[in-house]
Amino acid sequence: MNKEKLINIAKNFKIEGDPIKIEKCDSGHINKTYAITYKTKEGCKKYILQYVNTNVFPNLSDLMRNIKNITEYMVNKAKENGESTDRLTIRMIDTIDENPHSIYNKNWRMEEFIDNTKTYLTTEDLNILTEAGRAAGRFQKHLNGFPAEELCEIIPKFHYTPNRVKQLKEALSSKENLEKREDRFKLAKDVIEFVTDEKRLNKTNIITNKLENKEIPLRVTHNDTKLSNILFDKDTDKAVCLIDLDTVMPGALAYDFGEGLRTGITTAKEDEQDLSKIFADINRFEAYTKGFLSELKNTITEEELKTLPLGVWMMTYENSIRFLADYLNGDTYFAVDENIENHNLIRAKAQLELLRQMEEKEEDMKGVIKKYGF
Ligand code: GN1
Ligand code: MG
Repeated sequence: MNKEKLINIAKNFKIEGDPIKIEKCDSGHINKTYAITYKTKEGCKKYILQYVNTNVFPNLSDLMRNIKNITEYMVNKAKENGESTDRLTIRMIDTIDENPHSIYNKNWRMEEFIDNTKTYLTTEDLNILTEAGRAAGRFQKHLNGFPAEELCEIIPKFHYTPNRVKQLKEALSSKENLEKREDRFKLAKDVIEFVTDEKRLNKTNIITNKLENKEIPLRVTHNDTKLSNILFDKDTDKAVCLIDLDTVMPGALAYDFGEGLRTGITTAKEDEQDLSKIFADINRFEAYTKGFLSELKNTITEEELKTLPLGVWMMTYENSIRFLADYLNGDTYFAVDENIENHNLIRAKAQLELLRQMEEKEEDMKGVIKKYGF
């Protein structure tokens, strides 16, 4: 979309000043994101303008209500405790026509850019991983006590892994897929065998069963705690807060821990093609765990602690089968790079390489949880 059109869209939000610069941000597989700078009386100020993909998020009003409710809760709690609310969480900007959900023209929203922050796609610095874990743990701590069941389930059964398995099986048995994309089935043969192995399928309902049986509490979970969704202070590299609250829903604590480490345990990119570059590093696991658990001393239950290594396995398995299913369905969900052939299959394979190594290191992971658990 050209800059002029974007500026015209931006004018529908209550911001004092003039937009002077717009840049496209490349991260994210779902929404389109732009950074936009305004010239104001106090100097330049940055905002984030987003076109939300309503195929993935059809109930955008409910989504925005979830965000409003949890961010207000965090702010109020901090105030009550006499803590600073500065850079605590994201803040949406109202539209000029005062849309109740701060949405302009069905898909557009604007949020404040949190000052003096940066993000990482990956890092080699263990201190940053500890900070990433701390950010995810702190999010849980701040929302402990929020009635999770009152949140709208924005994408039904989002991390309900048995349902992801069901969707994969549908993709595998679809006649249309087989007719249109026989070549893809052939290329994915080994991957399909790996993920449909009985011993793996049997692990996919353990956490969801524990939730159903109330062995672990239903929590407010972020569900997309990957490294690139965490803001860090530009000068100190301390974690500031989690962003991308679109998938905040009721869930299990292990989902957030797991999703953080799916991307945190390795320096490899999510779509690394050279599998020899993918290494699930237990030191990275330890660094993240240390930060995560340091925030949750009085929050996490003993049973939840036990689910953490499995959460990492689950999130990695789940992303892999989602990429695979999308590949067989013809790339309809995740945005793919046209210059990378079989992009979703590459992503699935990279996740599976990680999963294979995690399976080998299960005992080491449990050892780390014991070391930092309470
Ligand atoms: C999607 O768009 P993004 O990058 O925030 C996806 C996550 C996946 C992730 C894989 C709503 O997140 O669940 O883990 O891609 N979000 C949705 O990188 O499906
Ligand atoms: Mg997201």
